[in-house]
Amino acid sequence: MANRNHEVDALLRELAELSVLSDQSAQSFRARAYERARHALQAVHEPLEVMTESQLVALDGIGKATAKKIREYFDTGSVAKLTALRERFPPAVVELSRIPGIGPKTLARMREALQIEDLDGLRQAIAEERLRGLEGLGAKSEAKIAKAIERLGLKQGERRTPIHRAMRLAEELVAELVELPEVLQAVPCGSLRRQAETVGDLDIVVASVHPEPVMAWFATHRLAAEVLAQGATKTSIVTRGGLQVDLRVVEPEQLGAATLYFTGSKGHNIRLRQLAMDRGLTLNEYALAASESGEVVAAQTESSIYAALGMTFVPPPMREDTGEVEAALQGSLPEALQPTDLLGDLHVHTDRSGDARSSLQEMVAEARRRGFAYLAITDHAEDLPINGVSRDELERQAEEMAALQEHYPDVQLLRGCELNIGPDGGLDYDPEFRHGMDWCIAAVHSHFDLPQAVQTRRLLKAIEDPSVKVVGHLTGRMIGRRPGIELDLDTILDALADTGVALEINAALPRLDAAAPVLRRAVERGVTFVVSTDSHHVSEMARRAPFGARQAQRGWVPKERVANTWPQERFLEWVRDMRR
Ligand code: DGT
Ligand code: CA
Ligand code: CA
Repeated sequence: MANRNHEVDALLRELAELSVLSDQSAQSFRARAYERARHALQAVHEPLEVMTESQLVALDGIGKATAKKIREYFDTGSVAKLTALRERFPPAVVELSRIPGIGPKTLARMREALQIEDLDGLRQAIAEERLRGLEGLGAKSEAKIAKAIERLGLKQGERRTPIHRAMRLAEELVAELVELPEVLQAVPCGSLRRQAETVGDLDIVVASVHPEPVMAWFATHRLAAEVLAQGATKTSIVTRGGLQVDLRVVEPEQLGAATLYFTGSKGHNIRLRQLAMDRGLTLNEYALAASESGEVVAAQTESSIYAALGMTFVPPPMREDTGEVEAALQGSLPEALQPTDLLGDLHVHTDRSGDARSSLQEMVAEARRRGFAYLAITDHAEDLPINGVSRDELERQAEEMAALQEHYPDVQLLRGCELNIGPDGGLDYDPEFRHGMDWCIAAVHSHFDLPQAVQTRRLLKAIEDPSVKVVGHLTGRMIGRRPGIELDLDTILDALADTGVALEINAALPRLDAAAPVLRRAVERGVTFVVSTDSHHVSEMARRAPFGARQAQRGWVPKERVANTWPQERFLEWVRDMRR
């Protein structure tokens, strides 16, 4: 059995988030204690369930209060403190707190003085210009919040969940499902499998010949706040966070037809059904079959269904009815990038960066374990507050890297860093020092609200700096939390194509930056890409690689155009010659 440590992680995360709200401070010492505990527990692999309170306290980073809550959770199934916090801060309020510009103090004032309890209330207050009357706020901050709501695409009633949150839940459910003896396979489908940025609900398809126990298990799942419907082969629940999960059980021989149908998109399905009809066939969630006789043509795998329709396989991230059906009929889809095509990672942090947790040696060892031919070490450069690394530290790191290189001759190590693009396009360190590095990423980490023309000039200036080899997470967005900077994309993409500077496909799920439509435009303009994980811990290198590959697929980026699929010699030559 998988252990339940991830439940504790979720518990502590929620306690931390709600403590910030109740203490009305982003620096809440309680929240920091919970976060410290989360970090500490990441290194613990034995089941916490069987540990006593004193054994828990003995772990580095776990205080007595936290240890008590962990025990309380396993002993009683809930934590009184958390239950109380949840009552004070219902999900609609927590959602407000995630809007940029609404800190915990502002949130408290909004609730107290203006009785704002949800997005609709906030919208109304903004429309009536009442927010600006609050202490600490003015017309400017009111406008900023209004813009953030608009740019995040938030809509009351249609609460979409950012992909990174939904993915955690999907992974957890699938891991538990496959442990059930009745379950042969469990596949997360829907928008999650297409790797959309946000999901409306989760659609999980299970292959089994015994649906009843699976349905019963799901309807009583600990994460179910409410059971919407329980049928013979379909059960829907809503989690406390407000995410609906539809679980469907199908016969193993129908799995391909079912996953194809429930992966969608709806537009893609409609096109496939039309193609089937043109051939005297019917396509539904059970099978592709002859219309007259009902004889099954294909059902068990998606590939067999695509083949029977005269198409090449369409990777799920491309199934959005944006030209993929025509291309698959002609056999002209770009060659899909697979995670195993990646021969190196070009954006990873070590514990020298204040926000990262693994050592240089651990990262290099992981690169070798994965069979990488190259690895760029890219800690935050010095201008980043708190997390940045000084020039002296980077010089020390270079020495350590030289020593490590001898022990890991197969993985070519590249000395790099993640430069911060200043408000006017300036970069960290001095030009010579930057130039001495093998692999400089330039990325935006601040000043997200400047006007488009200023942002565009800012990026152009960074791209023109001869030390820069790649632009990291182009817009700096955090899905569902922070809109990215506004750019004149055509100008930026042309500059990338002209200089040869690469565009990063950042595989971190909260980022997935650049976005798919931007990637498609960049492909047309001849830009070169790299897929990078932006790992801050060894475990993220393997976990995020598939997300990066899928983001490349979603942006129709051909494998050949991704530089870190190239063999070592070709790759290193490209890096060396880029700016000459
Ligand atoms: P979401 O949940 O809003 O993020 O987006 P999806 O794509 O996951 O949509 P959802 O959950 O409503 O349905 C899952 C899949 O089921 C969808 O992608 C395609 C299929 N589907 C749902 N309704 C229809 C329909 O009316 N016609 C067809 N052809 N397919 C449908
Ligand atoms: Ca869905
Ligand atoms: Ca659904």
